[in-house]
Amino acid sequence: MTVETIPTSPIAGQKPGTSGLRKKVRVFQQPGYAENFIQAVFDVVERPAGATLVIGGDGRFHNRVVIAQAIRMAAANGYGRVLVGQGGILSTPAASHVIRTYGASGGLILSASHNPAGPDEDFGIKYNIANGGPAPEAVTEAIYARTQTIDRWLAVAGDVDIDSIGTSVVGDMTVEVIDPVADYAALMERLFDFAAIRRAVAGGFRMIFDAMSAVTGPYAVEILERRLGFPAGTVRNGTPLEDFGGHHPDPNLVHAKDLYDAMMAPGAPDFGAASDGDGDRNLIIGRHRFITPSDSLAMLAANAHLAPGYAGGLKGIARSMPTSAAADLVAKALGIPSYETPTGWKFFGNLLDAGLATICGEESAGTGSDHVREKDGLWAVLLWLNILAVRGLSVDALAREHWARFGRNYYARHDYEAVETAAANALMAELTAALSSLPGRAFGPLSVAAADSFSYSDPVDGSTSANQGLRVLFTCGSRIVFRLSGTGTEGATLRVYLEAYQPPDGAMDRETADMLADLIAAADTMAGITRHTGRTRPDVVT
Ligand code: VG1
Ligand code: CO
Repeated sequence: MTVETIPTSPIAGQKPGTSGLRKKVRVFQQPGYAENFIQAVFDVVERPAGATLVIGGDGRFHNRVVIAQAIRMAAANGYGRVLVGQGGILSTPAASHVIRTYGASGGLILSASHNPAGPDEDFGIKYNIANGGPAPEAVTEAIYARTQTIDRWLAVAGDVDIDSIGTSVVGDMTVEVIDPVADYAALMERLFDFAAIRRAVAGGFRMIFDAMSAVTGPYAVEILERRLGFPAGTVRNGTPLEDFGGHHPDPNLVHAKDLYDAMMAPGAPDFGAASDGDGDRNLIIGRHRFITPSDSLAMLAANAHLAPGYAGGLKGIARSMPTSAAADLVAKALGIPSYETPTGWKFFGNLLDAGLATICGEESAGTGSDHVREKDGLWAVLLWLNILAVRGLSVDALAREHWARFGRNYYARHDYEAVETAAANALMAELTAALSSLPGRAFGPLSVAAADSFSYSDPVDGSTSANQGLRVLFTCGSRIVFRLSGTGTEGATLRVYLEAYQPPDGAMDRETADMLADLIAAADTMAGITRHTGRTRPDVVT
């Protein structure tokens, strides 16, 4: 094997965000850009000699170029085996499962998730560790530090046909092109009562699944249509396209509006769902009933024991800080612990590995469990289907039953996108400085009880992550959270998370916007959103 050493120099800005390194495709196309980052990964991550590396992506533009190069570099860096999904396809949860199943030391997931794709859009690289989960902060920091000193990358010659299943050799390394769906589908069959769901389908239960022309299509067709018997056509936009058909594969009420409209129409099917670019997130809409992701987490946790994989009960429930407290109420009722982590799935890994939590979730429509170490869109859909099939209830009836027992956390997230970075930073800095003066102040009918900048101490490894969002708690139990996104590639995105709790004897069937109106006004007054950004309304409300 002849290893070529290619001299390089550091490229600024290769700092991974909430979920890997995300930049415009044009940035990734600069000579050495992807190579520097991948070499930095190989230089710092733990791996035995001859280790196995998993490579796959969401099918977006530029995936194939980077996969070919990553294979050549892995061989030069002493990996013994690469497992790559056929066509370069592996959803994020499937990649997590493959890493765990085949004892890989880690994996490269090529995705920018919900960000749009194509020559002028976004690309991303994420490294997952041997437990199948996103690299924790200590690892991403080490990778970033290495990108700042890197002076060479290594490669061998060679090309692999990633469209044909089978084994070939590059340098001294074996490359196995695997079926991206098979292992994952088998795992889902072990976790869920497919027979019960099949009976419901035979009894006329109908759904729409919108794969948004991204990675989940092949998984959804295999599982929903072939194995569960939903009619052909149940999966819409099921072929992964390099540009996702020009859409944002972000499963929310703005970008999955077609699905929402179909579910609100007369004669809507029983259940609607969508997933994002890399298949780790989900949108759940029942006939005439939208379920907020925070509520979905709570409702899944409350009913998970109805699925065979969770029949023994849950060990604990974890949620990201901005996610509503609905899941905490379920944990309390079940007598199990609840955990509050910073945004991003990497913070759940330790809790899952240590057996402290079984189910985790984020307000951004990510839910998952200890079956892998990523959030998992289809998993959430299947758990919903399992629960509905066993209970014989509609989504709306299940939601009403849940609220009658636990109360309702009215919730919304307001996103201000592509804000000038300096303006967004100034807003956050001013609000941070004002936090200590907020308690006791009134905003309309609301009075502040406490305000802080969220800092997380990991109960397993003791590491601390500071500055994870600004929280303002009101005496009535309502809450506003402010944070800046860590996944965007243009300017800054301000996220404002609003939550108002109504106990079981309170108002259960009001419009969310009405219930949050006082909080929305308070958010602008205390943070000066319009003053700093010039915006009078958010770009996206979810
Ligand atoms: C967003 C979401 C966060 C999620 C992250 C990655 O991050 O808010 O909950 O974990 O995307 O999801 P941010 O920093 O933009 O708020 V995905 O599906 O892009 O891998
Ligand atoms: Co995603």
